[in-house]
Amino acid sequence: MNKKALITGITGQDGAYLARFLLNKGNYEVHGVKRRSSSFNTARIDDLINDQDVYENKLFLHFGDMTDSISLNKIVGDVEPDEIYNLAAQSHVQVSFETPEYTANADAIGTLRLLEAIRQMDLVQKTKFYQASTSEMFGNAPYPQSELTPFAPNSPYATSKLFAYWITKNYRDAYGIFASNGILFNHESPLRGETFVTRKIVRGLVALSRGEKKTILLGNLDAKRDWGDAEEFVELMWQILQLDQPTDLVIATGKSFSVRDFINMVAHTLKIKLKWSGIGLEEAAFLVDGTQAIKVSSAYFRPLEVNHLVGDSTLAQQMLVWKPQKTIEELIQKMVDHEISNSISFRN
Ligand code: NAP
Ligand code: G4F
Repeated sequence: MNKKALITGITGQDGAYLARFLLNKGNYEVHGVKRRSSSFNTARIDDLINDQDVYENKLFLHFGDMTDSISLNKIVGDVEPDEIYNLAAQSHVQVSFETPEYTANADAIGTLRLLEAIRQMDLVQKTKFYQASTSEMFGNAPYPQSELTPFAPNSPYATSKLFAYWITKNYRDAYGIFASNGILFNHESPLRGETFVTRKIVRGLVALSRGEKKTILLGNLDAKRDWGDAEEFVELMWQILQLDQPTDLVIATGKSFSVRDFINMVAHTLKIKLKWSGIGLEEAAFLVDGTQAIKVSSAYFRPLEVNHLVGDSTLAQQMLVWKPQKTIEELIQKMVDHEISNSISFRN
C-alpha cells in the first residue's frame, strides 16, 4: 500500500535527503512544502524535479509557509498524509538573534500550526508527526546530553525549538497524536547551507587549495560539536515514526570536536599545511606561502554561545537498532570531494 509523506523544509539539507530516502523506499508518495521565492529555491532537489518519472508522479510540491495557517491547513487537508516530517525552520542560530520574532513564528508557532491542522482536519488517528528537535535545546547543560538532561536553551532559535518540542509532546499526551521528537545533534553533508561552520570551512579551504586568496573569517574556534552525517540521520527520522509508540530520542555520534579541530582535519584532508599564531581575537592561521587562511572576526561571535554539545544516544541505539556509522574523517572527505568537483568560488 502506498503511504503519503508530507515534508516541510523539503528544499533544505535534511528535506532533500529525506525525500530521496522515502522515494527510494518505493511505497511512498512524497509531498513537500516550498516557500514562494523571487528566484529558484529548489537546487537541492532539482534532480528529482527534473526526473519525469518522479515529479508530479511520486513527488509533489505545494506552496506554503510555516507562518501561514491558511496554506498549512489547506496542504494538510488536501494531502491527508500518513506521516508529516516537520523539518522547516529558520535554522541558523546566529540569525535567530537578529530575527527573534520571525524565528519564533516559524519554528515555534509554525509547529503548533501544523499540529492544529492535523486536529482540525480530523487526522488525529491517521497522521504521524515527526518534529525536528535539536541539541541546541540543551544549551550549556552538562554533557554528554541525553533524553534525561535538563534543557537550557541559549538563543531565540533554541527557545523556539523548545516550545516546538513541548507542544509536540503536549499534542501527543492530550489528543493521542502519534507525535515524536528526534533530538538531533549537528549533522552535515555536501548539501549543508554555506553559512554553517563546517561547509564554510570546507568551501574556504578548498578555494585556498585552488589558489584563491580569500581569508576565511570565523568566530569562536573553541566551541565543540558532535557532528554526524545528515544522510544517515534522516533514515532515523523515518525509523522513529515506525516505532510502536511515539517517543523522543537523542540522535548523535557521541564524539565531539572543536571548530579548530575541524579546520585542522579539513586542512589535513586537503594536504594543506596551516601555521597557527596568536590567541583570542588575534588567532590566525597561514599557508606556507604566507597567505592568511583563517582570521578570527568578532562579527561571527554570538551574544550567547553553546560551548560543548556531545550526545548520549544509547536509548536510540537500542530502540532503533542502530550504531553511528560515519566517522568525522569520512564525513569531511565526502564534503571535500563535493566541493572540489564544484567550481563556485568562496565568500564569507
Ligand atoms: P535547512 O537546510 O536550513 O533547511 C530549512 C528548511 O526550512 C528549508 O527548506 C527552508 O526553505 C525551510 N523554511 C525556513 N523557513 C520556512 C518557513 N517560514 N516556511 C516554510 N519553510 C521554511 O535546515 P536543515 O539542516 O535541513 O535542518 C532541518 C530541520 O532540522 C530544521 O528544523 C533544523 O532546525 C533542525 N535541525 C537541524 C540540525 C542540523 O544539524 N542540520 C540539527 C538539529 C535540528 P528555503 O529553502 O526556502 O530556505
Ligand atoms: O555551524 P553552526 O552555525 O551550527 P550550530 O550553531 O551548532 O547550529 C546547527 O546545529 C544545531 C544542532 O545542534 C541545529 F539545531 C541548528 O539548526 C544548526 O543546524 O555553528 C557551530 C559552531 C558554533 O559554536 C559557532 O559559534 O561554530 C561556531 N562558529 C565559529 N565561527 C561559527 C563560525 N558558526 C558559523 N555558522 N559561522 C562561523 O563563521
